[in-house]
Amino acid sequence: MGAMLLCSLVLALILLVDSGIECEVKEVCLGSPGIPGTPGSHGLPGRDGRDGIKGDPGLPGPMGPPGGMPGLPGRDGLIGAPGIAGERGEKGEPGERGPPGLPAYLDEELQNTLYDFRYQILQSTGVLSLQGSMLKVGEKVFSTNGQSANFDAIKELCDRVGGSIAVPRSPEENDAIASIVKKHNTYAYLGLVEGPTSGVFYYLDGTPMNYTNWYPGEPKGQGKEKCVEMYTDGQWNDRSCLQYRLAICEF
Ligand code: MMA
Ligand code: CA
Repeated sequence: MGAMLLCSLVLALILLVDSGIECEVKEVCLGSPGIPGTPGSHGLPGRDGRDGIKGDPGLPGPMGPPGGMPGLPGRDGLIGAPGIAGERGEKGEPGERGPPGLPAYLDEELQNTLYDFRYQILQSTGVLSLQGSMLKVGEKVFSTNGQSANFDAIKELCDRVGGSIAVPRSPEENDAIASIVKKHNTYAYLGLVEGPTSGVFYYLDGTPMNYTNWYPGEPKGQGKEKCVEMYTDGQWNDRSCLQYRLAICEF
């Protein structure tokens, strides 16, 4: 305790006496400080501190015993090879109309193309006519490959080359076909077929006949001769469809 504090204590005691309060007045002496006492025993343990921060994860544990549950499914595999192409889709809508072109007579490229076409057609028809393998009657052209086949095979042949089996629809057409038949000295099937009523024949598009040139007494197959052949004189006979007859097509 410092000297200042000791002097204040003496003054406080004097003031207490003056105010008439009864109290014991002690003798105040200022000695030298004693030696420090021995340290006290340890105090009781303090309270727990707050939780520390989370530690690092531990090492993986040892493998468990066999016979455990199956694990979760693995991740997806790699992407497979592309599949084969799908079917062709439906035809789309027509596109927008293009810009107007040149008038045909000013279109030089078009004129050259037309000139080439005309020349090539002239050459082709010239050769075919000389060979006698093309017979034109009005807008129609008749032609034969000189071979014979049954009715279905002739139909198929003519379809395949973009035509149809020849059928006369007028005396002029009948004469033209007859001239081919005569030249090959054989009979030819015509593009006609008998319907469900015996003796009634139709064109292959299903329309009824409007020109005929039957041989006298024909047709008399009574529904058993569903095709029609042309004789070398140009007259017709109803006949089985399974004979071999000259293939004549029309275009
Ligand atoms: C006769 C005649 C025809 C018939 C054929 C069948 C030769 O002509 O009866 O009408 O189609 O025979 O072979
Ligand atoms: Ca007949």
